[in-house]
Amino acid sequence: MTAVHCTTCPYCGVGCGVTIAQQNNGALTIGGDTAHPANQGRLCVKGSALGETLDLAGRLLQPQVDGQSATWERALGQVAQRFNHIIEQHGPQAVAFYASGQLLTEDYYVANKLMKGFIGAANIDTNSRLCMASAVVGYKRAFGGDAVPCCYEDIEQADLVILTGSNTAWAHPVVYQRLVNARQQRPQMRVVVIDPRETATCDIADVHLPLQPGTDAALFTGALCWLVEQDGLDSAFLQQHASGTEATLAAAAEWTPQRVAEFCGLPLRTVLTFFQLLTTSYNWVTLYSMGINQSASGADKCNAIINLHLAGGRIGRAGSGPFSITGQPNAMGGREVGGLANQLAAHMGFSAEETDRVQRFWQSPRIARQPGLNAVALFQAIAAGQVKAVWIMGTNPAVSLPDADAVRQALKQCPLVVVSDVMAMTDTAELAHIRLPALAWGEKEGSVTNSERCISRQRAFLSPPGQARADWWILSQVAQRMGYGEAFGYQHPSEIFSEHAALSAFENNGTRAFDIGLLAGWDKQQWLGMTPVQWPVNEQHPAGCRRLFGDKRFFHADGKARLLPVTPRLPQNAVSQRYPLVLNTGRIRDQWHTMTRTGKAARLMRHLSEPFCEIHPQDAAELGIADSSVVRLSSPHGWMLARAQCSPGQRRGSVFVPMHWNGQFTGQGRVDSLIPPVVDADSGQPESKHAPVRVSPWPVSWQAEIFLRAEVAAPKGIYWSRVAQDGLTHYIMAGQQPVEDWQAWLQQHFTLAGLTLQTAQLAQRGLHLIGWRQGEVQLAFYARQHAPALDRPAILTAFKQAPASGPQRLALLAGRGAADQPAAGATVCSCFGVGENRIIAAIQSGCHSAKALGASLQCGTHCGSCLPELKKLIQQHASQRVA
Ligand SMILES: Nc1nc2c(c(=O)[nH]1)N[C@H]1C(S)=C(S)[C@@H](COP(=O)(O)OP(=O)(O)OC[C@H]3O[C@@H](n4cnc5c(=O)[nH]c(N)nc54)[C@H](O)[C@@H]3O)O[C@H]1N2
Ligand SMILES: Nc1nc2c(c(=O)[nH]1)N[C@H]1C(S)=C(S)[C@@H](COP(=O)(O)OP(=O)(O)OC[C@H]3O[C@@H](n4cnc5c(=O)[nH]c(N)nc54)[C@H](O)[C@@H]3O)O[C@H]1N2
Ligand code: SF4
Ligand SMILES: [Mo]
Repeated sequence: MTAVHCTTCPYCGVGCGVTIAQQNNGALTIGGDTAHPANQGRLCVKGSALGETLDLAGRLLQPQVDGQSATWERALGQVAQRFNHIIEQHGPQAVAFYASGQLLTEDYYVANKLMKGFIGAANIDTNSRLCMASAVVGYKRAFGGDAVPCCYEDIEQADLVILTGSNTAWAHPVVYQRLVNARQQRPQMRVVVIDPRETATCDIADVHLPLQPGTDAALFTGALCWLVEQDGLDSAFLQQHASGTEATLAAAAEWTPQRVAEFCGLPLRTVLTFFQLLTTSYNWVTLYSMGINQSASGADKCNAIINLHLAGGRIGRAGSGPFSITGQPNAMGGREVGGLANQLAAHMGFSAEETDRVQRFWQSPRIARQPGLNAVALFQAIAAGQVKAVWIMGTNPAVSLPDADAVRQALKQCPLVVVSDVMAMTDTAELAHIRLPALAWGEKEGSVTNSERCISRQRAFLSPPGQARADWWILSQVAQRMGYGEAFGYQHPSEIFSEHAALSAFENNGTRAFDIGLLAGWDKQQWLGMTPVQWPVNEQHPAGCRRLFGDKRFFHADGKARLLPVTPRLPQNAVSQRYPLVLNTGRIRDQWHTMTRTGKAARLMRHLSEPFCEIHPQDAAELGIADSSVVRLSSPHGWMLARAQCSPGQRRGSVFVPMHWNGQFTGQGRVDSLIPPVVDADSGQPESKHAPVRVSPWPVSWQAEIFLRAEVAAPKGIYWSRVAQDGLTHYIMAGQQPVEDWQAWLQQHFTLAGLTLQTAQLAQRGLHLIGWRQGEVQLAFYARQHAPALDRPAILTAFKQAPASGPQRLALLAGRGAADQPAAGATVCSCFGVGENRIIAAIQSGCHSAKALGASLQCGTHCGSCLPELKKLIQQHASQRVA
């Protein structure tokens, strides 16, 4: 018997439907849900590897109070008592919640209701502040409501797809795959990618605009100016359905293509090619993400994009619209419940009318009447001692907030830090007084909303481990113990959903975009059986609504959309002589944020296994930095170490560092410790893509790798990176201090007790060492002056099956596979574990298309995430045939 569960992927905002087939023996098979509108059966590499992240290693399974295990009764009582105490002493503004777009809507709703309606302050903010805040401001200013007009089909139906500030191929892979397929079927479609660096997404670009970082507002304002010049305005639409046109066009008038080219650091002809595509294409979709939002002028950039769509009438019809793609699985759900400190609830703000309405609905003793502190200000208020208690749920701010060292310091001195997390040890949980074990994906029940407003269910298919509980339950229990029992007596998440749906419709009368009133009457069974539906779901749209604004009615009081004059500004964090390079940060294909889940899956770590700093080869040469060497990056706020990756696709003057690595996976590699806490004045979103830094070589006297069966912490004072391996500890290391005696060093940091040693002494103090016990390899260590070139898969195999023959043992000692097996090289296709060297060999022996490679090696045939890299390898190696 096989039971099949339909749920939603817990990673990105694409919100793919996932099926879990569960055999009687418990074995799980993960697949894409063919019935889900977001992915229609597809999954990317992270979604496909979900099954490998479900083990309980590292999970927090028991509440802890002041470092001691505690019962739930005690932990909940302590949270309530300590919060109440601080509120009594210092008032409600002295406490705060910091939540996450990875909470489910039901969790989020309860957190928001407790803080804003019952504690009576609006100090609840979320990691969406770092992610979506600018997009929300952009939509609200333009449409009078936080309403994403588009759906994924629009991308497929567009004639021109503009991807700006989005590495779609890596961050939203299934949307990217849909685009790739659509383009194959409609070859006339054009794709423009706007990104300072050449990314995997550029693979599909007809035009790539590697603009100077932070200059998108000028580009889009220039495009508006071009539209005016070319008679491309939709005058009828502007006259009847929009306001602000005149002032906006006046502000755009000076942005000629020449001026744009200069400001954006682009060749004029590239700018013109883009602009001409606007006038020759009937439908456009602009998909934008963190390269737009994470900026001190992010909200204005969003409006510059929306202005262009309104002016050209490219909105409210199939194939057209400004589409902000969300990052987290429930970033949109957080926006719906009001999880940002400057929203009250259900798309309502803090006017007297709205606060009164929400208070009546909640029947609450009090209500927050003013916006609360946004994320960056909140942690600064903690540092200043104004906020004395914070409850952090589903996010890891000691890693992900700007000025992360200061955040860590603020938490260290905060009188009360409560953390709800699924993992026992994160950089943030380390600093908590009270730790509450939350249910993880697969164990918890609730709903999420994706980028195209589609609400779907996350369903449980695993039993709750240990003492872990659902976030909504934890919050409700604390609320009850704080004295708010009646309003938080929920027995099941369906009751919360139904209340949330009722609030969305409460005295709405068409004034608020978010309205799912028709779902308010749902009972538990209906909620359990929910199929994906796109909001609004009301009398007008009983089956949901794919696309908004088809009727050209917007949510401002006059029913019109608003164009907003934009003055393009350069980033606030400017480079200087001391900090001459721009640090750009973002995502890699196979990791999710602070790696608490993806960092567990060995195959997801083979693609890129160390924190790296991508740098243009000429910049590297000028700074004396060799490819693959360790570099030190520093800013006035902090410093980090990473591996240099020279790449001609990187813009000169900029470097790129992934946001993922943190104290659990590397020694000194939290990139956010370098980012200044500078935010957009309108949205409060930090400028995470533009920090002035200095990069310099970090000279090392040795580099090493160790694989061992025991779980041992890495030595301090060196560069190290932990690589996930099934059942093994694996560190890549480098150090500045020469080591005279490797065996003594190993004994001190990793212990060699009880091992039979096989060693090879190498030149310049290098050493290879294999530690054996009872015929099994226990430890393999390789140290050299330069990074040892190892065949890692072969070494890992030796731990599973000890090499039996003399030559095999020698090969292991040398860090190589058996003589007849070529080294695999870095993994390119994570789904089938296909390494670069095998791919290059196949290309050289005649596989000159991704299809041919797939047929020969299977690479790229499952999730397709590696196709851009395969094509790049083909380009590089197709001409170098081996005889
Ligand atoms: N694999 C993976 N996927 C993810 C996530 C993950 O952690 N891992 N996280 C999810 C989340 S929460 C989010 S928010 C999304 C983010 O998804 P994306 O926004 O696509 O991802 P990023 O890599 O943060 O940034 C996108 C691009 O912005 C570019 N950029 C930097 N400065 C500028 C600029 O001035 N102008 C322009 N036009 N571009 C610029 C960067 O070079 C980068 O390539 O991804 C989601 N998906
Ligand atoms: N420099 C730089 N910094 C950035 C960004 C960037 O591009 N550059 N991007 C920003 C963006 S867009 C985002 S979204 C943030 C993301 O940053 P974070 O939100 O800090 O990252 P995560 O690792 O996703 O943290 C989620 C935490 O919740 C836990 N968790 C998982 N499931 C559950 C659950 O069901 N319940 C509870 N209670 N906990 C759970 C996980 O173990 C993990 O510790 O980072 C931001 N920071
Ligand atoms: S694209 Fe990948 S990570 Fe995003 S929801 Fe789909 S399967 Fe999950
Ligand atoms: Mo995000």
